[in-house]
Amino acid sequence: MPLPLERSEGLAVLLDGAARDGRRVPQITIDHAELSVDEAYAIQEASINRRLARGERVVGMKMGLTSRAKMRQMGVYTPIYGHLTDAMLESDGALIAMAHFSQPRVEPEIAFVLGADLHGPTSTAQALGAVSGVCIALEILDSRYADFAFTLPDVVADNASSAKFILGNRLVDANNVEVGCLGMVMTLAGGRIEVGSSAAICEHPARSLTALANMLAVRGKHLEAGQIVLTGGATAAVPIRRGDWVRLEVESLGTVSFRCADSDPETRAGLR
Ligand code: OOG
Ligand code: MG
Repeated sequence: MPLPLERSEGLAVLLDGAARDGRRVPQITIDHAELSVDEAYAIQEASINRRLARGERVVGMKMGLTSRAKMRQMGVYTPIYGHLTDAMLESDGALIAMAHFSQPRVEPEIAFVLGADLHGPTSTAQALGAVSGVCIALEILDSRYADFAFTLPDVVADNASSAKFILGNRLVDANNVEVGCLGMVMTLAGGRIEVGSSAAICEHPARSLTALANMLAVRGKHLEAGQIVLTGGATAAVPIRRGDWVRLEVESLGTVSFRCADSDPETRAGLR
């Protein structure tokens, strides 16, 4: 039975509040075992509407669970999408406060910037035609469910675990690089390293973009010129903590990095 509208609004309030406060909540499918993926996307949209009401702006979309490495790590084998807002965007080299996260992880991604609207159903060639450039990105995830333990509807409702993303500064013409076959190396403090290839992302990141346009079309939605699309982590995500640094280098696309603040200035100042 579909969830009554008030109930999906209530779950959106719960997940949005947890994301704001860096809190964890029980998986929503524990109490709502019947929750469908469609209803989960309705909850996601209601939670994004709450962000918009606070003045945030949608700047793009993300795909998730598009590589074998990510699917295996999360135990969920269906690609999903989520929304990206301006408040989630950080610039290359940023020092990022950790206070609002509860269990952050980072993963290496390839991003597209769209130069034209993209409506599904679409082919991969058409999707690539709407791309104005490709750049690299790091995504910080922070599931609102303890230990990132979730089912497909749980993670969809939770806006695909999104927290922050950091874009590289170089936007490259997609015709000038082999987007589907780029080596990717993510290095973290303490000698931790993840090595992958853009080929791990749906066999080609443009196929992830295509899948996104087609999933949106099913819901009567489309991508718009100027939007950023994260195509999904190419490797497993890695936990990060205060004081860490993270750097991603991708063949032909350059580097992007950020640092995790080792203390929270607001807390030090007694403001929280
Ligand atoms: C879900 C989000 C997945 C990706 O790139 O695969 C995602 C999660 O892993 O918590 O963003
Ligand atoms: Mg991701």
